[in-house]
Amino acid sequence: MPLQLFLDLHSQPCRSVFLFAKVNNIPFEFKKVDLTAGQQYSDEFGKISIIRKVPVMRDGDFILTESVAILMYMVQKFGTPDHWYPADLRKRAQVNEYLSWQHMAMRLHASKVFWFRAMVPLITGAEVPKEKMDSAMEDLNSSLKFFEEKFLQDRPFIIGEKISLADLVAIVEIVQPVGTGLDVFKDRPKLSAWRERVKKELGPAVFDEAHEVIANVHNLRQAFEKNGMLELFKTKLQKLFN
Ligand SMILES: N[C@@H](CCC(=O)N[C@@H](CS)C(=O)NCC(=O)O)C(=O)O
Repeated sequence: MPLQLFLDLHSQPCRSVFLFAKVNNIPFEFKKVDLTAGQQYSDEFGKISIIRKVPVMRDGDFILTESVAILMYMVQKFGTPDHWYPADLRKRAQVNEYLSWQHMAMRLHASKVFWFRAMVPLITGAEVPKEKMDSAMEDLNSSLKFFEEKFLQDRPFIIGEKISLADLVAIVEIVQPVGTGLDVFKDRPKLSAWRERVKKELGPAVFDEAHEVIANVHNLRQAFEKNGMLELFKTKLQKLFN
């Protein structure tokens, strides 16, 4: 039985897992968990993960949550090319360094800007106050600056000449606010050139396939309305940002 990956491609960590499996020709069954329909709260999904977040991987009787753990599992199980998670002590440590940093920096800040620019207005019908938006943008810009100056420097990829899990996890997060009309690559030639290299390594067709739903984020309100999810999302917003 192939791996089962429980995914919704609106989610950045789901896209990293999806792209990694695709680019490494790892056979998997795509089990869609539609977050816009609240399928993560279903009884069926609850049996897969009580955390009720995607991605989740099932390999036979083994279930694994957390994108980074899933990526590392696939690296080991399928013996993917070394550059993804190098055996070299220092290069592996650099991948780990980025993966450890990004949760509370790039992921947090890019997601917040995405929610402020797209999800909050879609769900509440009101714009986020300028002060809050400016502060979120400041955090994102600072993470992008650290990314360029500390993690990328003048290298083609984070660990040097080759793409690794660090670039993969970075790109899916950095692209998230782009669907809201915010071109984070504008006036950032180093970041733009890196994005093109990452896209080329992953394959432009599969990269675009993975990011299609996020490019059409304006369609989400209709989906929430259709699925009766607006109230639930309002509660979620209050918990997230109040
Ligand atoms: N640290 C987790 C994050 C997983 C996560 O936050 N997933 C979100 C989508 S990006 C989710 O499933 N949210 C559903 C919910 O909170 O109800 C990972 O890297 O896998």
